[in-house]
Amino acid sequence: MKITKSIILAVLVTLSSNACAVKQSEEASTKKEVDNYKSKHAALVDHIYTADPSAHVFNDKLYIYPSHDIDSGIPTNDNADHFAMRDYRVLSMEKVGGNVTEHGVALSIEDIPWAGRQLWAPDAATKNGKFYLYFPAKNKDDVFYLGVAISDSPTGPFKAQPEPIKGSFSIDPSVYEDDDGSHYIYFGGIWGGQLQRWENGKYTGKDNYPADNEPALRPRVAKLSDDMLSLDGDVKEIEILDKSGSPILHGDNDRRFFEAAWIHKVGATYYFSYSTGDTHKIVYATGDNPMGPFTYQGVVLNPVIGWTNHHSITEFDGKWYLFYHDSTLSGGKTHLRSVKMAELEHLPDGTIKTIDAYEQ
Ligand code: FUB
Repeated sequence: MKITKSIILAVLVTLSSNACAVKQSEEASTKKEVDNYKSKHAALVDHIYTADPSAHVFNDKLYIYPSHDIDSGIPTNDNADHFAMRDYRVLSMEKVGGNVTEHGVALSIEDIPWAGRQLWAPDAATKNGKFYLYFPAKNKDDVFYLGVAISDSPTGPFKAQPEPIKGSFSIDPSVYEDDDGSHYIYFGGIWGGQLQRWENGKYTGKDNYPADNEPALRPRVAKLSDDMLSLDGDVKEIEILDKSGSPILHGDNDRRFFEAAWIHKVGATYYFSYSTGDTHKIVYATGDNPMGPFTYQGVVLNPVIGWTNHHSITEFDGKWYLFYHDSTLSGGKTHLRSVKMAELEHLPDGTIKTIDAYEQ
């Protein structure tokens, strides 16, 4: 009995010291990575952690709708449970380089009747003097849907609709107003974003990915109804093609869609940009219709410190800007990110000049 107890004790001590060693070496390598790369851009705010910045100009002022990162203590896993955000805060600035105002809680999970957990990347839009905040959250059965909340002010507080948007699913809504005043909502994200669990508009509860040599899962788009609260017509799958006109394949991790869909338009060209997830890049594809198809072009933003990469692109005062996040401020903690901005250049041939966030 005595021997058994001391063997168990020895095994436990060895196991826990190994686990500790792994953790310490992971932390040391993250620290080294952060120290080795000097950020070119400062965090827009540093009193809270913010991520997934969706930027818009409303009434000549720049508004940023980010996720509000917190340290919930939930361990990191592939399901992304460690992103356990509970409210939204809006940022605004009058001019680039000027003061950034954080406007307090715009919407809290307690005030979203259908939501269970995880307020992920939001976006906003305006119509007829009202402002709409679109957001993903897991419902009480742990399935991601998109919600919408309304305010008279771009900074909230927003009042959530009692139910998710009918026909919506998955994560990362972004809303684009086209020149004719129509609004389109883009969404979807694989892995923790659950897109792979939806088939023909139904939640299967099972991860179902294509084979590596089959077309990748596609981001989704729908037109918003006149009331901005519901979808007008069917949800469509967005085709992303390579230059020979073939669909990007599931095994093409450097180019396939993962999450963070965004659209902007220059002249007659629609630029559809997104994150490649496990290859950590923001890439883009172009087309001549807001619903696609889009042809893959290249990289907007190289990988940043932290696992996720998520952005938006907006024109303000005659210049284009990329809004993105990284984890330098938290010393590399993936779930504690800070939003930043950088000028973005469209080159004369229509391509985007790749941005790298660090000096090396
Ligand atoms: O912030 C939570 C999730 O991480 C977002 O919804 C994804 O796009 C990724 O940035």
